[in-house]
Formats: sequence, structure tokens, C-alpha cells
Amino acid sequence: MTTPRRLALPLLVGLTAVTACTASTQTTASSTATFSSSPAISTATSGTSAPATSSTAPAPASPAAPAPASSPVEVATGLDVPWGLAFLPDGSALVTLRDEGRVLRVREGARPVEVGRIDDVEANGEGGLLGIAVSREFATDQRVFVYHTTRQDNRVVRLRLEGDRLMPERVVLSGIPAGGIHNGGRIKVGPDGMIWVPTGDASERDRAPDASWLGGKILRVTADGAPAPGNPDPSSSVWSRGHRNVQGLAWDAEQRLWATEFGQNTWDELNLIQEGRDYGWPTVEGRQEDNGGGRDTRFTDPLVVWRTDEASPSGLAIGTDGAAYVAALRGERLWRVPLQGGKTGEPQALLEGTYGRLRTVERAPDGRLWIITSNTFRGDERDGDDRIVILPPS
Ligand SMILES: [Ca+2]
Repeated sequence: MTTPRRLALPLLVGLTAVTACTASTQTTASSTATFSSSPAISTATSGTSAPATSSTAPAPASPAAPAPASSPVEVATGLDVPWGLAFLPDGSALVTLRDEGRVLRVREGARPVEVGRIDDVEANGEGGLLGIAVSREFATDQRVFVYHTTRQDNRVVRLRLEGDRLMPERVVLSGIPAGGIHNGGRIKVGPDGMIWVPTGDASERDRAPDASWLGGKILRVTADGAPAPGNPDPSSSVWSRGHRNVQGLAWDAEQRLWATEFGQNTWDELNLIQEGRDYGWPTVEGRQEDNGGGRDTRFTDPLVVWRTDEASPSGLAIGTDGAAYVAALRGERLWRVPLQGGKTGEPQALLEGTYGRLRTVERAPDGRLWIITSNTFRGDERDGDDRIVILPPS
């Protein structure tokens, strides 16, 4: 198990080498794996782009002058609370705008285009139009899934993308508890083709372990919303429980499922998700050893914990280097966590002080990581926020 060590990374312009010096942070780590310690992503940024615009319309950043491959590329700016991002087979991305309920298609070097508005989106607090996922059979079924808040619940809806028009098909899963906070929502299509749906406790913390309730869970359903074959309880969509608020899911190269989870006041988590397990909330926040109690085998501990002001982890992606990348909101950085054989190495902080709050990180078909900032919500908004940035290849 590991706790993070902060890397103080100098801002470099046009250099490929990054000199890192370590600074200690509060840590309770006792047995830290030490493999694969070099950051795969340069934190260098050009610092030359000036995407400021007074328009409310999303604008591409300097499509006529593409940045060198070694620099981050801004593909969209001026977005209002962008949240979910999923890639289409051609390398373009569908992006949700939480409060406006709109879906944009974002292509590198082009102005984003709106492909649809989702009906009945209730943007309230942390709710609204959240996650988006694309079918693994998109070339033949054109299916897209979104997760959004309504007046009554959170739900997963299936649509078809016909050209650049998103057409509603059906509600896949409804009745997921909704609240002003803790709505989960980062849906993914898994390697198994199933729809994976992390939910939040919607402030009803005591129900997070309750297997008959859809809040505080990771759910796994078919494209029609039925409990997926192979679930721990064949009649239930629940895969794991005892979660507070999960907004990041990703599979590593060996198809292990990892999930980020927001802590309350003390410990954020990176969990290795196993079917049927209880991840501790609300009895345990973080690891049991940090809660002063004995070890209770009913609960599964996280493999990495962070102080909430250093992380508040939302999006999660696995890079081509096999490491987990975690988009941190309050922490305003991208955490890189080496993974090997289901174990975690020492987390490293990237992009600290560069883009502000980070909501989303996703790996594109070409292996590069796209990140979404979140400064238009609870952030220190600056010119060009919010933006989508492609990091240079590792
Ligand atoms: Ca936990």
C-alpha cells in the first residue's frame, strides 16, 4: 500500500528532460513498491497559447498552428463545466457539458460541434449530464451511452450517433439515487462489452453497503439494462458496494478494474475492484489501519490513499505505460500511479500548478492522454477555461 509523494516539477519550455526533485509530504506509507518510478509524461508546457475568448461558443485553440508533438495541445477552450469524454473509432471525442446538457464532438484542429442535447437533464449541484461511453461495436451499432441526473434520479440512457446527430433510443437504467452531491456517473463500456456504472451515495451514506439499493455501488449491466451475466448476484446489477462517490473507472492491461473514490474529509482512494466486495463506506474512510481500528475482513481497503486536499480524484485512465492516471480536482494535478501485477507504486504528481482543477483523463486510440479541466465549477476560472488538452506522447 502506498501514500503519495509529491514531485515538485519545474515548468520547462521546449525541453524533453524533466528534472524532478522530491519533497516530502505527510505520509504513513510503510511498504512502498518502488518499480517504474520515472514519469512517462513531460510536464513541460509551451505557455504560449492565448485562447482567451469572450464568446460562449467553444473554440479550437489555434488550429492553423499546431503545436509541436512534444507540447500539450489545446483542442477546445471556453467550455462550461465539461465532464465526460469518450472516444469514437476515428479518434474524435464526444464530450458532455454537465449543466447545459449538451454533447459536443471534438476533433483535433477543428471547432467542436454540437451533436445533441439530452432531454430531462437536471443540473443541480454536482448533478447534470455526467459520463459518456461508446459501444465497442460502434462501427456497426453506433451506440452511445450517457449518465445524467433528472428531477427524480440518475439514469443511463442509450442513443445512436448518426453522422453528427445523436438520436435517443431508450433508458437503460433508472432509479439510481440522485442528490445535490455524490452522484457518481463516470460510465464505461468494459472489455467485456458490458456497461459499468459507478454511483454515489447521494448523501445517504448508511445505505452504501445495502445491496438492494443502487447508490454507493459499481453497477454492471447489459446494453439493455439487465443485470450483466456473471454478476455476483445474477438478479442484481451490483458488482461492488460500500462506495462513497466513484467517478473514475479504468481497466489495466490484464483487465483488472481500478476505481477512484472521493473521501469525506480525510482520505481519497484508489481501489482495485473485485466482484462482490464491500469497500468500506461509511464504516471506513481510507484504510482501516488509518481509522484506528482492527482489521475487519468484511471490508476491502484501497491500495492508494491521498489527503483530500491533494487529490479529490475524479477521472481515471490507464496509460500506454501501464500506469494509472488520476485527474484531481482539489489537488489540481494529475497523479500517476505505477501499476504492476495488481500492486501500486509510489504516486507522482504531474501538471501541478498548470491547469487548475482536473475533472477527466482519458486515453485516446493513439495512446495520448486527453484531460479536461474543471475551473468553471468551484474553481479559479481563467481565460480560456474550461479546456481540453492533449498531453504529449510518453
Ligand atoms: Ca473505501
